Amino acid sequence: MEFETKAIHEGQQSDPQTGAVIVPIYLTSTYQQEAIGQHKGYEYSRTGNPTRNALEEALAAIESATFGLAFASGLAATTTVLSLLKSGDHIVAGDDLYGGTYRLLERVVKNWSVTTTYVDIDDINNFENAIQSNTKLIWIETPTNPLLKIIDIAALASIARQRNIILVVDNTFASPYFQRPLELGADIVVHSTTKYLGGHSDVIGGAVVTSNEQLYTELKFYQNAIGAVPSPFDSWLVLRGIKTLAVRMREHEKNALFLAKFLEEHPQVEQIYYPGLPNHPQHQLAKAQMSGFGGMISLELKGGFAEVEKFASRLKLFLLAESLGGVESLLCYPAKMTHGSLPDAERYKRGINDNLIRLSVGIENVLDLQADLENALS
Ligand code: P1T
Repeated sequence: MEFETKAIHEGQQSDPQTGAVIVPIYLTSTYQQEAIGQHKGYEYSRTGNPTRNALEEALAAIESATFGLAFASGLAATTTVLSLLKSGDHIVAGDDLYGGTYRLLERVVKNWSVTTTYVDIDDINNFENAIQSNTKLIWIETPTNPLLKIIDIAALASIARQRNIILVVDNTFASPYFQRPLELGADIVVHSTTKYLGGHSDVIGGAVVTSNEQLYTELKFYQNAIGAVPSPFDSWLVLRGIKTLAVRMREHEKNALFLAKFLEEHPQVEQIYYPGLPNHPQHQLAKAQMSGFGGMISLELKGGFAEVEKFASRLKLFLLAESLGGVESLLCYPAKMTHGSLPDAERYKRGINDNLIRLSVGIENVLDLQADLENALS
């Protein structure tokens, strides 16, 4: 079955009782048992809920995974994956990643005596060199948030596999429509479903998928034991979003590529980051491991914070807001928003400068978006 078909049908059979074509929202916390220990597969909705189950099957199907798990947020999914680690374990992480993931690693997971080394992802050898005898997990995003760098998933998977280290890829920016890390050898894929999977900026959610049964069994245990699960209604919203993921992603990409080319030529723009542009340092790699470049663009404006402020205040269609992946275009200022939790020195070291802007390109008419940018830039 092809991607678009899976997204609409997998886990989403018509309701056997009524014929309803859409999976119902099972707003129930618990399930009547026929006798002690005898039930229809559901006992309590933290453990399992039919609407969430449908979402979990769909998530697995579109990521080419055997197993899917849904969570209350991307960070809930991340926390549950990191619960696989024990005191004394070590993580190697790419140094360009969502600020909230960094905050979780440094201010929560560190308290469990699990430490993280961050490596410059421009050279894959840095990952290998940072591995210690207690390294249990490698964590990457690709494309990264916010600088849209690309990491060779297959090469990293081979490094991890040789040493029995779990490779986790946060696939939020690409979405499974453009990139499926499990097919390239990753062990676990994580998503903030708040973004492209939900697609309409109306729900917070997360996902974890894997094809490794042992990892799944552990993660399923932690999903229930920790309890950071999505409500049936939130599960339903993400499931609805997934149905149109393919068509939305094609439009996001088409608009982003057009605007990236426009911005690249603009005299007010100092630097542009978009993996779909031939001069992006990892353009060839992006082309090889992704089937499209996505809808996120980052850019540095000529000038500093004052110019950024002026630019942001003049935009009418690009809304100044955290998050990404919705149908509407958003502008984020990483230094003060998504990556505000990074100490300044860490932020500068990672190249998140005071003139950096991140755009989540929506699916409005691209000429309106271009006019909005042109007006604010001039
Ligand atoms: O916000 P939440 O659903 O908990 O997801 C966290 C998360 C995880 N991974 C990546 C790559 C992310 O970008 C995020 C959340 N990011 C934003 C809110 C943002 O604007 O970048």
